[in-house]
Amino acid sequence: MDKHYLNSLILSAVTATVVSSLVFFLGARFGGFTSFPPNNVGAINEREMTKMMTEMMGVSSAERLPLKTASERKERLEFSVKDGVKEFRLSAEPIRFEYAEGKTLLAWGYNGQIPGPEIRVNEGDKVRIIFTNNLPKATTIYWHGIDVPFEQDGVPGVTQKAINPGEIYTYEFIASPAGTRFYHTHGGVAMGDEAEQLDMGLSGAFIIDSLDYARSKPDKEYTLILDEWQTMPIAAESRPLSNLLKEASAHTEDGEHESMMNMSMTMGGGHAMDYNLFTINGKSFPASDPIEVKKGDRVRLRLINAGTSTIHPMHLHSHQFKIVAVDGNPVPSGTELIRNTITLHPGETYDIEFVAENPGIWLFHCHELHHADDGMIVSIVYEGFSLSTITEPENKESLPESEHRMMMDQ
Ligand SMILES: [Cu+2]
Repeated sequence: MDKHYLNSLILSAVTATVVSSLVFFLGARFGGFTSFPPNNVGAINEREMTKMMTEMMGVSSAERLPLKTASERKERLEFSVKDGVKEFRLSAEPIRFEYAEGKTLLAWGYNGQIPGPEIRVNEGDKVRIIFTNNLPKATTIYWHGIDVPFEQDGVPGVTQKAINPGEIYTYEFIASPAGTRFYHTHGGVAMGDEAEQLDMGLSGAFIIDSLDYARSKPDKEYTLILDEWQTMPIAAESRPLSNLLKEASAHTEDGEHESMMNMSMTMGGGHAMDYNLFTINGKSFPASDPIEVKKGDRVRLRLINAGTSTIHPMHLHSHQFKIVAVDGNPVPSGTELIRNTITLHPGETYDIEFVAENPGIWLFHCHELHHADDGMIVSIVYEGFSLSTITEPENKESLPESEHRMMMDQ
């Protein structure tokens, strides 16, 4: 039994005890799609809960939020060119999104998705981003790793006034330097809510291609955004606390995740840093999108740790990779380290490349294994392979009698 999970389960059960009547109310009120920052759990009643939903999500009940599934997610943001400037439109809004089949989170997403769509331009491009704040709180956008004029740096109270709900703000800069960059909220007040806003999901990749990128382009390229979440189990329907606790103990005994996790919702934030769900591009394994390769491909993975607090040692099975860029900046050819694990601190990006020369199905996962157990895994699937091709263990009864006896004697 995963100790970390058990701990969070016990925490959940204790929390459930504290808010027993609340859970009952919430079940009736929100029909299971509800959540709140756990720090405040002990202190709130139904009216405060509704107030908090309204403050954080802009609606009194989660069902009023659009449900966004992964299939609706657009990988890249389209642009139009006006007077030689690449013009993008971004917005931020509260959503429910599906991180695994039938499992949803309450979050804030850029253009209604987690992570936000990738912005992709060439080095030296003039870029304009017209941003609309559809959140119930003020916010700004920061261009992480891009060297912009200070007025475009997106720090509320320092380089600009925060963008209030309903307001539009235009950022404009020249895309430089080339590399794997990203964009994320810098909060909406001068100090104090950047982590909370980032925990709600406000980040996306910003890739700047160098002018000679076409020459060095790998055969396959994937951007993987690592993120962390805190989920809270809440009654799925109007049901008394005793049932909830019964499900919790059933979980403890047989290790069955589903009953509790199906009810889990988060309102991001919480800011307690007790993360219990880890996603890659907004998905939790086995729902995460596989990396598809074919033998001989040179594959680049652009890794971005968009979380606020957690370190991820990402490990690749049965392949060695080169670290070709650090924080987006290229590592000079011939000096790249060759590794099979790379650790990303919050805010770091690494580009790694491997040659697909070992056909099969492999994992690329966080080696803080609680994070892997809680979703931070993607599979790497070679052309011609699928889960139906894997080998099944033999039943020991099928061994010849003599070998079977030898095994028993040992
Ligand atoms: Cu991790």
